Parts: sequence; structure tokens; C-alpha cells
Amino acid sequence: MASNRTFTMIKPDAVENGYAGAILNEIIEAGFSVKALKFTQLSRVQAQSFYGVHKERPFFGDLVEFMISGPIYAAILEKDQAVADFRTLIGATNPKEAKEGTIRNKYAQSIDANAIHGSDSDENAAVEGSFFFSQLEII
Ligand code: FUP
Repeated sequence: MASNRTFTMIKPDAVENGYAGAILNEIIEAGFSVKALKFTQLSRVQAQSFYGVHKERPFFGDLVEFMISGPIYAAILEKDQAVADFRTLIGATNPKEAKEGTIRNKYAQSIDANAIHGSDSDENAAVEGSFFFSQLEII
């Protein structure tokens, strides 16, 4: 995946609360173009694998249970400086620390149910995008 791309998931809390459309609209209005998109629900094994980097952390079990609790939207997005600009758009991991106007500030409740994921590096964006999408599914 090119370095002007990032990967996102609209998480189960945001989908359950009916915010997915509003969040996708904000992403597009912010200048990101959608290069791949799917609506799906992770299995436990898939969620454990996706978040494998966190497997020793105390919150890992709860994170996995939360991420499999309902459907999500997964997407690959393109924009100049996609990874950095998307992290700015979504705000801090803990919505209580997320700046006003950011997606987590507006749509998230807590550090675990924090509405949205954004890759933290070009390398992880490529790995995460490939986790969800085959080459045939990416524009
Ligand atoms: P982020 O890159 O902002 O998604 O945050 P991290 O990669 O640090 O964490 C991944 C996910 O783990 C977060 F989205 C939510 C969860 N998490 C917790 O539940 N508790 C914590 O203390 C930290 C992260």
C-alpha cells in the first residue's frame, strides 16, 4: 500500500450508536478518498491477531471482546500525509483527552469504546489494510 494511505475501522460502539454514516461523511469532507470499504464482524481469532501487538497489555482481553461485540466498517483511505492527518482528525486514544471537534471527541464514550481506529505508521497501515482486503478489493 502506498505511503499516502491509511487504514481505519469504525468500531462496534459507533456502528451500534448509529454514527457510522456521520463519521464516514466527516472523513470524506476532511479530504480522504475511500480506496476500499467493507462492513464485517471480526471473529475472536481475527481480533486477537489484529491487535496481537497488545497481547501482553492488561486491556487486551477486554479490547478483543469489545471489537467482536458487533459489526464494524473497515476502510483504506488516501490523502497526502494520510497517517498523520487521520490521527489528527480522530483525536487522542482517550476521548476525554481528544481535542474538541475530533471524531473521538464527538462520537466516543471511553478509552476502550473509542469509536474509530487509525493506523499509527505507514508500515502498520499497509499491514492492517492487507489484513482486511485483497488486492482485488482495493482501488
Ligand atoms: P490508537 O492507536 O489510538 O488506536 O491506540 P492504541 O494502539 O494505543 O490502542 C489500541 C486500542 O486499545 C485502543 F483503540 C483502545 C484500546 N486501549 C484500551 O482499551 N485501554 C488503553 O489503556 C489503551 C488502549
